[in-house]
Amino acid sequence: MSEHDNKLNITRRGMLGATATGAVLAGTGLGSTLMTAKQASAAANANLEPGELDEYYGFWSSGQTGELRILGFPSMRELMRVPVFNRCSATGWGQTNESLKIMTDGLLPETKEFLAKRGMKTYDNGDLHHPHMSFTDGTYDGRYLFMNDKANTRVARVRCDVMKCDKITEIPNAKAIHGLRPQKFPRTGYVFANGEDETPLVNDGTVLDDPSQYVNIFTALDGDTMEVAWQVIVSGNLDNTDCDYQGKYAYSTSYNSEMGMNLAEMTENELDHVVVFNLAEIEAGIEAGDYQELKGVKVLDGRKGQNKKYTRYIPIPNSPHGINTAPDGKHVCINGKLSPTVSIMDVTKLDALFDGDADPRSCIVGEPQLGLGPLHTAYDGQGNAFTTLFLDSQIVKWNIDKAIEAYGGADVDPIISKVDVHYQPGHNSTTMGETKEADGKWLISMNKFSKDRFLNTGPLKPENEQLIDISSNEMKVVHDGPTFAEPHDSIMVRSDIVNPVNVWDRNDVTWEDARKQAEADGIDLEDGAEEPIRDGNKVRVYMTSQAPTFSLEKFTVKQGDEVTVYITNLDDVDDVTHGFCLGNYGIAMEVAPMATASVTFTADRPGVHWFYCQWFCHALHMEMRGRMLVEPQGA
Ligand code: K7E
Ligand code: CUA
Repeated sequence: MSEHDNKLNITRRGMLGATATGAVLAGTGLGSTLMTAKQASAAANANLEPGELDEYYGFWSSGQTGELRILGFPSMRELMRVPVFNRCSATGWGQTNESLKIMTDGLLPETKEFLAKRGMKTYDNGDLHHPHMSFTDGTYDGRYLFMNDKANTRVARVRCDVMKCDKITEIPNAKAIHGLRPQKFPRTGYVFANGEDETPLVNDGTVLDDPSQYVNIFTALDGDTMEVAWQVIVSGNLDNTDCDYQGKYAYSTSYNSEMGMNLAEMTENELDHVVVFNLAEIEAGIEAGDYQELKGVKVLDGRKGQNKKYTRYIPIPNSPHGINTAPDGKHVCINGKLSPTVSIMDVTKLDALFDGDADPRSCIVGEPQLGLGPLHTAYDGQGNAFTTLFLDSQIVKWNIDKAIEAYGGADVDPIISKVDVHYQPGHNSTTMGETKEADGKWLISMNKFSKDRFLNTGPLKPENEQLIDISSNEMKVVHDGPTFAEPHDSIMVRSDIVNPVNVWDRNDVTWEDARKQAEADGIDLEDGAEEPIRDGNKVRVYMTSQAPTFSLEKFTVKQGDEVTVYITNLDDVDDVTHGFCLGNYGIAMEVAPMATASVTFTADRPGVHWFYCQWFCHALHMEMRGRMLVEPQGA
């Protein structure tokens, strides 16, 4: 995006913001005795007028749907779905050559082989739990979003300039990547990713019932290259992860320190643990050669009892789940799940765990009892924390300093207030809440059950996400938002940080292969070719699109040809996306303004087949179509 556009955007937002505030002030005369001005403005802004822009981008996981969702916030309007681990009918994600390259390049050779035997190029499902933005100096920098796939052990990246996935890396050695966080300082940097399922280190089918041979793996990727930087073997499994604001430590919760293989074994201990990873020591260990190389990755041993300075194990009650660093840069909340407590860890006390022989629990400075089933904690940047209570179906607001005082023996109650949510909240997040710029305006509670909150949709119900005004001590639920399977986590990012382009740059790397092939064929993608280019039984069709026509109204291939259709959209106007849908061939793709997209298929059905633009682009959109003739074999 040019700087010029950028300024225009900001100005437009600024103007709309001012208008909205004016309307709020004018409209709250009656309520002003009941609400503070700040509350009123926050509450009223949740209901934006048509055409008004949101103050925040929301980036939502979609769980087993496998995509990333973009919401406007606080309106909670769903703006876009970005396919990542799933197959998308609208955009052709998982079918176009460009998306298949992204989806397959980072797969392990053994996975490619496994899939090929099933006639597949890539997995077409995923389980995306944790989307997080790249950081610089402790706050979001608008470059990338990173996210995990628990189902098939992958980590993906989405480019924020075009809001498309550009890298997917399968993580070797680990199983089921769950917790994921980018490094906050000095920048991302590392992306930390937890393996949730423990497996035998050499998982060749010879070990099942010998827990001593099971390990779990913590992974650091390089956020710039999306390659695995290093891995650490740990004891117990890993659930969620976070890191500090100093660039020294990452830490993960474990709900199965027992290394149990069934429910009874996994929940046997009253205390599980948090594993702390010392980044400098790990880097030094690699430098010193203290690793084994497994599937091309340097793997260090950080198991309990190794007495190496890579890891420390801090006992925590009981099957802790979420772990969240506070914007104060000092405190980390570890959510007890099966314990009604949240354990507060002080990161400034971690050095002593590694340097001296300090008791691992000496870094725990508070452990307030908050209610039943604490899963995740978010922050307002003013010293308060908001914890989801899964079993109580509540959010509890509490004060971190008071909890620390109470732990030290003072007679103070850290709990400020509780609000009922509907029902069973998992994650919650606050505006800018996982950065040092947490602003304490809004909280979203992501509830696993909606039960009676919406019209009945049959046995499968939507989930319910509730918008909560946290600008005062009394939390107020102001909006319900149903969602489809199954957002776990979300972040809310100030809109000035995110500045996507409107039109693709013709030099974009996404269609590099298409550009090279066109060059080899002596063709400019922007011109297209009048006739298909034949190369044995491979046929390449180069077309352009400009509303309401394709540059070719027909082309001819032979039955059995391997056909690649390249479409370059010459419309450089905002929002004029075309598509290419080839009838009864199961092919459809998006071609956004100034983009090139391509798809390869075998023309094994003879006859006339219409292709059409499947994105409504023009008054003559219905007429934007053409024919492919497939001549029968032998003709
Ligand atoms: Cu709590 Cu996968 Cu983040 Cu779901 S995890 S709630
Ligand atoms: Cu082009 Cu519809």
